[in-house]
Parts: sequence; structure tokens; C-alpha cells
Amino acid sequence: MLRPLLILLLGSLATVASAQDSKSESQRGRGDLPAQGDGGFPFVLPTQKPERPLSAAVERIYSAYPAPRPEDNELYTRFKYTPLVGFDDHGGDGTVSRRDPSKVIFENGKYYVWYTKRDTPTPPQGPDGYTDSIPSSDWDLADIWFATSQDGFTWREQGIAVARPEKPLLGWRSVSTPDILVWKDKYYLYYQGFKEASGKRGDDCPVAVSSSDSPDGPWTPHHQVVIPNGAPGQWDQFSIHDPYPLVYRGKIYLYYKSDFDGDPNLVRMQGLAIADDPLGPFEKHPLNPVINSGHETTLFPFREGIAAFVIRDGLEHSTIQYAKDGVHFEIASIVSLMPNAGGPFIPDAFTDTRNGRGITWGLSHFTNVSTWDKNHAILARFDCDLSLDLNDPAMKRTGDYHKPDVFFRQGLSSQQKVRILNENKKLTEP
Ligand code: AAL
Repeated sequence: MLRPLLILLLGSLATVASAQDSKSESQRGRGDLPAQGDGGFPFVLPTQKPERPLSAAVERIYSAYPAPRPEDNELYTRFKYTPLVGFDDHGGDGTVSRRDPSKVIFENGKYYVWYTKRDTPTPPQGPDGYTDSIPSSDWDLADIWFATSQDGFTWREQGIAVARPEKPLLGWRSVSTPDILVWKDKYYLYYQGFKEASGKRGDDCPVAVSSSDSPDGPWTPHHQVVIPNGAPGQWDQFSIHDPYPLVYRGKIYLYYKSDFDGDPNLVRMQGLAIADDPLGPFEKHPLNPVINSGHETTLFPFREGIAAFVIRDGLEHSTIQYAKDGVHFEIASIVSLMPNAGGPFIPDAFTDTRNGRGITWGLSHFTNVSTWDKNHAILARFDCDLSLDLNDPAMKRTGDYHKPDVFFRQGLSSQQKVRILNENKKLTEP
């Protein structure tokens, strides 16, 4: 009885052994195939990487992400949006625009936010249509305004924080895209300072700074470039956009975006500049750019590192990324409907935390709200669950359901329709 069993066992071992020898290099390297009859990948998703050969895709959920499923991934979230109350955009005629909100801070019992506000006789008229009073772009001929709120939904516009200075001072053409830093009980606003109309050569500007002893101002502009453009030939030679300071490892880590290349399209990446003093000097990180995709900057301390929204542009758009050291960013999750120009409320943005708790809401913007001939932007509120202190399962589900018109509005252009018609014709030609 024993003998036939032994023969069977030896037989199957021999089969496995010979199969071993005949495997291709890649097959051998990629983890061996599961043993015959091991019943396949388990029905219940293991929380830890199972001791079995895995495909690249399944291997990745255990090696490349904070958790193997979105529900448990603290850096995965859905985003939910709420219109704001309290802002008048002049009937949406394009003459009044609010955009690129700063981070939100809570002081004196209320929330504060700063943003770009344009109030011009006409909507933007493009790089060939601007004058001293007619804007080229939605953020041209703008000032920096601020608003306050008790609840983050209803806002009261308070007025100008930083106005365009007299020509030829830095920012005389436009000051825009502000962000806030609180350092040693003083307040600093960093913003884009335009010395020419945006779009003349490109969206070219360095970064300027103003300071104040109170979030209500008055703000003192320092009329000096604090984050300079890069040297000729460098990625950030023309534009330093979306300055975004955080306090990290005892210093000011200021992230920024730049537009470069342009053939066929502009490439957007993000860099880092570090300083011990809000007025600089800022040292640009030798490894810049540190984020290879994205558009407006949105970042927050998370655990011992820094997390970043990587929206809209580039290979890794629509991802949330994480760098344990604030420099080497890796994809932590893939998300949808990300906030444009997100300015989150980050309680530990300036506390030099070693254990960032994350975020649950902020303000963002929607650009070109109606039509190009009335081009303007509005602010909005976003909510999410990227917090170690919140567990909102509704924010951890995947799969947004959009009505057909959302897709149909992304319709074909007339050129694309002609191409398709010609392709069809080719099929029917004899
Ligand atoms: C925004 C930001 C910067 C650009 C322009 C206004 O989305 O990236 O601020 O200059 O667009």
C-alpha cells in the first residue's frame, strides 16, 4: 500500500523539480508560482503580505501603499464640495474673481483665509488684449484680500491685505496666489509678485513677502524677491508659483510650483526652498524638483513626514504622495475629484510637529466658472478624511458616480470629429 503512495509523491516532486529548471529567468525572479493545488489567492484580503508568490500588482499593494485597501489607507480619501456663502462675484460677469486660496488658519476665535481677488472693468482679455486697466489673465491686476468665518462655510470678506504697490516696485502689475506662515508669533504672506502682465512672455514672476503682527494686518511689504527665479536654463528660471510654507524639522520648508519646457505643453513640477528665517535667505533643495507632477501646491505634515496633493498635470496627477523626509515623495494613493489650489486648515502647519495629524477640510477654487468671455473663478470648500484623528468610512469609499452630462461635456472637438469621419470613410472605400 505504502509503495504506490511513495511513487506518487516522488513523481510529483520530480514534476515540480523539472518545472523549476524550465522556468524563465523572469518567472524565477518574480516569485515562484504557487504550489500545485494550494487553493489560490485567499478570499479574505490578507492585511499582511502573504507568504506566497505574488503578481507585481498584488505585491505592490503590500509594498507601495500605506495599507493594502483604500479603507485602511490614511492617505486615501474622497473629496466632497460645498459652495461658500458670503462672496459676491458681481453676477458672474467676469469682472470679479476670487482664486488660489491660502491655507486656512484659526486665530482670535475665527478662521482666516487669504486669496487672489481681481476686480476689473472687463474679464481677462488674454496676452494680446491687456492694458493698464484691462487684465491679461484671471490673476492679472489683482490684489490679495482676506476673509474670516466662524464655521468655514459662511465667510465675511474683510478687505485688502496686500495691495499692488506703485510701479516699478515688485508686484506693481499684480500680486496673487498668497499663502500664510506663522513664525514666532508673527504672520508672513508669501505671494507671486508680477513685474509684467502674465502671458506677456509667460506666467513669469518671482515670490515676494509681506509681514504683520496680526492676521488682520496691517501688512508691511518687504519689496524684495524672497524666492528668486532660477538661473537661465534652469527649470524654474521664469516662474516661481504657489509659494507654500510649512514649519518642518525646525525650519521653514517652502514648496513651490514652476512651469517649464512648453514643447508641446508646459511641464509642471514642484520644488522646495528651505530657510531659518521667514525673510530668507531660502536655499533651494539641490534635488529640485521634488514632485514630478501636479499644479497648485497643497501639502501638510503627516506622521514624521510631509504629504502632498498632486493634481491635474503630469504623469502622477490625481495622486496623494508622501515623503518621510519632506523631500523624497512616493505615491501613497490614487484619488479623484481633487481640490484645485487647495488651501487646507492644518492645525499643526506651524507647530514643528514630529507627528503630523493630517487634514479634514479646506478651501479651493473653480476656475472659468461659466464661459471664457466671462472668465472668473470662485472659492469653494472641500472636505475629506486625511486625518489620523478621524475615521469617516464614507470618505474612504472608491468610485464616484457621475451623471452622463459630466462625461458628454468632455465632448470631441470639431477636428476630432473630422478625423473620425475620415477614418470611417476609409473603411468603406473600395
Ligand atoms: C494658478 C497658480 C498660479 C499661476 C496661476 C495663478 O493656478 O498656479 O497662480 O500663476 O494659476
